[in-house]
Amino acid sequence: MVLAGLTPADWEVTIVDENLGAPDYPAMPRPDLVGITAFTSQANRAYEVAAHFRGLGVPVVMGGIHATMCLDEVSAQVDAVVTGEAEGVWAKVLDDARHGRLQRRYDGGLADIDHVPPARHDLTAKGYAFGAIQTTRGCPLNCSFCSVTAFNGAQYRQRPVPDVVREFQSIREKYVLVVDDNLIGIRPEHIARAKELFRALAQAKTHHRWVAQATINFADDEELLALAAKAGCRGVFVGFESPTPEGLQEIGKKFNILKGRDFRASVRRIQRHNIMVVGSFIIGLDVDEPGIGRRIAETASRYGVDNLNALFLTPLPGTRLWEQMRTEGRIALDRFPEDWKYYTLTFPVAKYRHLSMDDIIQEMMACNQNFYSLPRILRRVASGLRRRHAPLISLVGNLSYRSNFRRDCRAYADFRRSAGQ
Ligand code: B12
Ligand code: SF4
Repeated sequence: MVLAGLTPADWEVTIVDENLGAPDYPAMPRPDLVGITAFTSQANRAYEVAAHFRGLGVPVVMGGIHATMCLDEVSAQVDAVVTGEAEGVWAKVLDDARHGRLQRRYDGGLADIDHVPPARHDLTAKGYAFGAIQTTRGCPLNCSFCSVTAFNGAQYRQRPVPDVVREFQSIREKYVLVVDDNLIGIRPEHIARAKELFRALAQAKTHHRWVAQATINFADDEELLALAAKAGCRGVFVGFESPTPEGLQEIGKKFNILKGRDFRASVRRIQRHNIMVVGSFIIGLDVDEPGIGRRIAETASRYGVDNLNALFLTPLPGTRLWEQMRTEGRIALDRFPEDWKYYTLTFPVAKYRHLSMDDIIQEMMACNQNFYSLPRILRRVASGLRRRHAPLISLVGNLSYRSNFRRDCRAYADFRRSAGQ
């Protein structure tokens, strides 16, 4: 949608999103150019799609996180790779493609997002549960496992508020995912801009309901919370990452151990504004020992989060964790590109310090079985009822996490078989 917004009007753009299912490519009209984006876990499918179109003689350009972090691998599969952010180079790529002189690589680096056209929300298919919008880029925190600072930089860049409001107004879905890695930022000037945005959204009365990602300092400012709620915020995804200060130290998320932080009180303050909290935790840190799964579930329950999202520590290419694990010979699933399919953070792909592959799967199961047991779900929904805090959404959220977990359990069985080979 963002690239389509950057594309001059004399190109006709069609967006195909395989999250909705793969289309019948042979039945589609032959395009002049194909652009592909993919997360690392989707790389193999991206290469299949690229091979199909290259077979027809259509030039294929790939960009995005995986193309940037695995340039050599991707270069072998496509005609041109765009690394970094596309805003500064896409017009040139299109011009070169039009004149049959595509280069092998273009590097967009970090873009100036002060003057970018709005993303083309009109081009997506109908039927999405959520629309999506980006209002900021970059994250100053640089946690070891995360690609964001490596890809989008440590400097926190914010789109002009009127641009964001206009784009919001063009989103047809009622529910919206604000895809920013940290919607509010960490410094006073970041928070001030977030407040300005929330005021403007409330004033524009767009009637959207949205969820976003933020660090736990979201809870520290009552005015910010009230404005967010008024602007339509109904949920926030917060990375707690580890129940121990040692764990937070290990991954470089010292921000979460600033002294005096009471996580339970912080979560409650957010929820008081009718904003649900999804807490994310990682299993498999070097400090994690047997029992960590249960410990995370109990910590998340103590904090009072509405949903828990537990993921395996995964060395994603381009991160500090990747470099460290590669040097230490700890990347267990390393037949690339095939093994990228396991880099969804829902499979254990590394050698963990105190946990074998079987152990860590057991820990993940213990974690989810504990947090998503029916009595615990009912307790959370009842507590939501007491707080008049969207009990139905809470119930649906909890049940869908529970059913995802059941699906993951089935996937572990296949995974054990193939990883064992
Ligand atoms: C929103 C989001 C999601 C949403 C996705 C919704 C959707 N379907 O779009 C949800 C919550 C579903 C999600 C899920 C996951 N996510 Co996610 N997600 C993000 C997030 C926060 C923003 C992505 C985004 O929309 N950015 C806005 C657009 C404009 O930026 P962009 O994609 O980078 O595009 C720019 C450039 O890259 C470039 N570009 C991109 N593609 C192309 C293509 C061409 C041809 C060209 C020329 C240029 C180009 O141009 C664009 C403009 O500059 C990113 C973090 C981040 N900051 O990118 C993580 C991120 C992409 N996710 C990540 C991961 C790991 C996952 C999960 C695997 C984790 C999990 N288990 O939950 C799942 C996988 C889902 C799946 N289907 O496989 C990792 C990916 C790392 C990697 N190497 O693949 C990231 C980077 C976060 C991280 N911590 O490292 N995610
Ligand atoms: S995990 Fe969150 S806080 Fe840490 S670098 Fe990534 S986006 Fe920033």
